[in-house]
Amino acid sequence: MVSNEQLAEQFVKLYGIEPEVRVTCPGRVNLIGEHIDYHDYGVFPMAIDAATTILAAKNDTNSIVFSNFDSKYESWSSPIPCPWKGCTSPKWFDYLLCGWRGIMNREDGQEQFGMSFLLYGTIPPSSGLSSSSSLVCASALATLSLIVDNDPFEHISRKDFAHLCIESEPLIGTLSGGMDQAAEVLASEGTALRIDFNPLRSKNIQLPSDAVFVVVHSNTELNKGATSHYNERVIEGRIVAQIFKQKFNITSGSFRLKEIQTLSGKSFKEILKIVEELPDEVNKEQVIDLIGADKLEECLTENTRSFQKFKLRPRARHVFSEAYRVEQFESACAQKNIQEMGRLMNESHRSCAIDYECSCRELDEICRLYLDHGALGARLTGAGWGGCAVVLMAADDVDRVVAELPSLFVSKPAQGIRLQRF
Ligand code: ADP
Ligand code: NG1
Ligand code: MG
Repeated sequence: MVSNEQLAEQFVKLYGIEPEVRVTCPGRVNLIGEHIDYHDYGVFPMAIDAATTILAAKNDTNSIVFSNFDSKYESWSSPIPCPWKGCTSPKWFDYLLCGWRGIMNREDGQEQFGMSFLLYGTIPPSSGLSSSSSLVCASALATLSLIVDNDPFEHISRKDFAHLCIESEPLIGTLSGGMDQAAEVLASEGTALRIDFNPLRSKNIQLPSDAVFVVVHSNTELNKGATSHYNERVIEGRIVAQIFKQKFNITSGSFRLKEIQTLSGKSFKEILKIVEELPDEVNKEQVIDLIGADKLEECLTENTRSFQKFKLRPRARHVFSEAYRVEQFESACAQKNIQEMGRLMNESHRSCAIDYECSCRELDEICRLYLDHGALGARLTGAGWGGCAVVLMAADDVDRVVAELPSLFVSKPAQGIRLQRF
């Protein structure tokens, strides 16, 4: 673990100037509600201690310079004005550029001075703990804090800032939802969060005192920005939304499934029955037969236009059943029914693995291992296809099980993004 002093020394050594600000942004673990934020359904994450730290200062070299304490990430720089407006196949510094660009757009592109950043991250990357959003949010706050003299959150509310970060991260080409940036910006120490979207809002949730969440790494990783798995799921959901809009004669609104469900007036149980009428898998021509070429075009984006096959029924079954489980999990949590919370987490993992196909052998095995040792629930967390699982255990069992099995950390709800001026 690198100390604040070591980091500040490295900054001076690299840039020959003192850092002006230090931003710390946590990662997050999602307890339940996976792959539903981009359909505007509520989710249930909490911030974690692992975090991204950025030291930053204005420079007089008329350039933006990003360096990483970890030498495996090469430094990057650009003269100002910097033309970057987005990318695909992102490198580490592209996530910083997302946050920087978000603030620049808001502040009317005031590139009046250069900036030097030094990043140090302790969130395991590509592991479902949202290191990516932590980089985006930390960079946005570092940029803003160099532009304004006062507390940046007097300049922009935390909620608007979270919203800005939500809108900025898709610049790396992922059609992501808003759970991660909202959790990392809006979290308060000691409580989990129930986050809802459109409009963005969050509620602090006290977890039962006998419930302990342990984060476990499956020893596999997936860099989400480098594959199309995530965007494929987003597009499949959009196609389902178009089919349901036709079915329910809905002419207004987006292609987010929560809005379609609301406009249809159907309950979760009713819509889950209708889902069973959907085709299992279709190709592009079949989608055009179902909704028409124009509606398909509305669903697609530049980097998803080449997709040829779409799974519909299982994907829709996951989204609606997972959204329903979030509601049930919140009730179980309020009733301190940790057995039921565990059951719902297991159902969620099954749905992610079978219907959403976003698990992998290693994640399935690590969840099974913990359940065999007495855990109440275990599921993948974050986007999946590798990375971490979150395990619910009764407090009395934790020491015994963690001594027997591999684990990354026992999680307690951490504080959201914060700024310190030197
Ligand atoms: P997740 O958000 O679940 O951690 P993503 O695939 O969305 O996974 O983002 C991971 C990417 O974030 C990495 O490939 C890397 O580019 C970047 N990243 C994360 N942590 C760091 C770090 N400490 N230093 C540099 N880049 C990082
Ligand atoms: P990861 O890859 O764990 O950072 C992603 C998305 C979330 C959400 C989850 C799945 C981004 C920034 N984050 O998280 O919005 O959809 O997957 O629930 O893409
Ligand atoms: Mg990410």
